Amino acid sequence: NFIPTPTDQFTFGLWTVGWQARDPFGDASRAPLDPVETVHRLSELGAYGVTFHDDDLLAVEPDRDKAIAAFRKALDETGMKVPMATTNLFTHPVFKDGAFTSNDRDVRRYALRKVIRNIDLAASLGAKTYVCWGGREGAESDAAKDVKAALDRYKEGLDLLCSYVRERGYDIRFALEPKPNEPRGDILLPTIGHALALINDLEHPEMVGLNPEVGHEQMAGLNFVHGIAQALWHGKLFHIDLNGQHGPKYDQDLIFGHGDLKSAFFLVDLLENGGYDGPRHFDYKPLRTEDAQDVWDSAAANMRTYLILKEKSRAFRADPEVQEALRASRVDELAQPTLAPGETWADLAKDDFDPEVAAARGFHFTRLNQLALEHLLGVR
Ligand code: GLT
Ligand code: MN
Ligand code: MN
Ligand code: MN
Repeated sequence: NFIPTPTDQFTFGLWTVGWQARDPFGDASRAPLDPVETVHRLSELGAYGVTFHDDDLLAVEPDRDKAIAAFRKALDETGMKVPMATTNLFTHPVFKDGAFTSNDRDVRRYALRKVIRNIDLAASLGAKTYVCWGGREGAESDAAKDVKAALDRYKEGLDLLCSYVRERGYDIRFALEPKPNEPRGDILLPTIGHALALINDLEHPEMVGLNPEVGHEQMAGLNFVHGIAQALWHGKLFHIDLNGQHGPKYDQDLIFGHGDLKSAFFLVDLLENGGYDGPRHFDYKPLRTEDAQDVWDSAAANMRTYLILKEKSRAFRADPEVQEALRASRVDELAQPTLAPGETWADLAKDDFDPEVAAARGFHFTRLNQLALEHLLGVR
């Protein structure tokens, strides 16, 4: 039970298990991981694939061609897929003021070249999604960044990348990953909503969607499940970064479910029933306290937790008492259009409605919430 298989579509970034646990206060607590070992280990654990930044491939082999050849060989041997790739536009100090939106024009041009080079590799490995996390796009002082000009440059960069993909004929779409802050004091496109709004003003909005991360919205105190539901509603949930976070504080990147567990339950319920069929991608960091074996235990924990929550969601929905409680709370009534077919605003006046009577009706949400909690706690 709860044994992952490739059909579950679990994927991991090379940078997740490969994180050496350097933080702002301390040095690495683990040795670098060979991407080849990562591919084999994750495959043995039942994962479907891996994702990577251009630079992740060079973790132990500095020669790019050799590193790519070894990585390809590991993929061939295991059958592991690469559904998504991305660019490291944040580690090198050249990106200290951003990449697509650096005040330094030369840096912006270099950043786009760096992305284009890795898009070619991503396409050759069969990736369908290209993530853009603009972690360094931002500022610490409102005097330092002309935000409207920065958004012009963000749009220019994304439009250029879309035209590149179209000219090359690649089957790739872009997914923007919002984050409110860290490493910059304030990051541009801080939330799902900000990113959705920008997409509408791009030259090819259909080619650009989102890669929201659990912790990033929760750092801003936002409801991740609502954010994902809205992204789905707009047809923009191209990819997702699953992890855990305890409310507004630094980006914790905990194992999925090891932060806000109740939100994780409702998230899995939404993903499994809300029309998302893409990879379940984990973007977490094994704790700095963990050793080389613990890393693989933590990778397995992400998948196991997801599968447990998936089973909990199934049992919750199948429970006759839950179904009855949902009806009593009139959850289904919200799917009914407010006007009947053929009605107009003028028909609203014909209602025989007593607000006092309606106001007295309870919605019984407490019962629903408690039922969810009891399913989650395993007492039902
Ligand atoms: C970095 C970041 C993640 C992003 C990755 C994609 S890089 O680890 O913290 O949230 O998803 O660039
Ligand atoms: Mn992420
Ligand atoms: Mn994060
Ligand atoms: Mn992260």
